Amino acid sequence: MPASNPNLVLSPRIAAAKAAGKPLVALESTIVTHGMPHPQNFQTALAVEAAVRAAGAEPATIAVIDGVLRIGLEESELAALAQASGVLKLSRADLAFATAFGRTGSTTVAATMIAAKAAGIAVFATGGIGGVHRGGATSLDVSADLEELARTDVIVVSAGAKAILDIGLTLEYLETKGVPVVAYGSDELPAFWSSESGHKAPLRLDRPEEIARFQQARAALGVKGGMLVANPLSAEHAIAKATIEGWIDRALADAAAARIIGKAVTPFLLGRIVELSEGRSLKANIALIQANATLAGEIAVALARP
Ligand code: PSU
Ligand code: MN
Repeated sequence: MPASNPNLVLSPRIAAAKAAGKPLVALESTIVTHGMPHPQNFQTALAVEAAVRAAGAEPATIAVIDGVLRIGLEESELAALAQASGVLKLSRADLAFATAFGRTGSTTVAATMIAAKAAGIAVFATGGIGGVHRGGATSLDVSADLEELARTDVIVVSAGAKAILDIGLTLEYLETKGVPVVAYGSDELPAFWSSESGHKAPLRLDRPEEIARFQQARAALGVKGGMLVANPLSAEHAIAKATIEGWIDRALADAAAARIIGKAVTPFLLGRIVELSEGRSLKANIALIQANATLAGEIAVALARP
């Protein structure tokens, strides 16, 4: 996507930051429109931007508004998006559908990676990526986020793959696709709300500078594709695996009974787990996305150092 594309617009703040060589961090918007209830979604979006700034980088929240892929939203635009209904949940398949037909949509991890790359942003913070769903070997429900990580050169800072998924199959898929999975400061791969997944992380790094160096070394060798950084939630906010599993089983059964399919699966499960956990999962989700934004800001600052 060339910079002159009228369907891709950097906000004046982001354009100025870019021109000044300031480190940038991309932020997704599906977590706002489909991942959390109002008003926590809006409050969290602002807190996440603040966390990126506190780390010394400039946050660019990304969404398609009336057909324009916008890199950097104003607070009033975020407020409107956080309450809007009928917002599309956009991935690689339909990002351009929204820009072609003047639609409004939020960007998932996959679509945000495409937008970040097009805008020249190397680091992106999210909550948890999509992956291979439980039963994915027969349902073929595999998030487009995984293929995007294989293709697009962006560092994605997450708390791992969401625990509603089959983490083992997700790791196999990422390995096949050549995506480095790096746990931050941990030997175990975290699982979103929980710091335990029961799976050893393929790689471990302990400092933002090391993550920057690793991605620079990949680029120097001409190795294409993204990197998944998995940042464990602090003990204070993390939920024990045994606790969260009960809610997940219940939510999965409810999704099957209600015949939820396709794009609706993940938002349904997240929403149901907020209800079943009486808000505990939402608190953890808010904490983890902020921690990921901080780390992403630190990585962006490290990448910008000569
Ligand atoms: N992280 C969160 N909440 C979310 C998501 C990530 O804390 O709602 C979103 C991301 O946009 C991710 C999407 O790409 O969930 C995965 O959707 P699916 O499983 O349908 O690919
Ligand atoms: Mn899916």
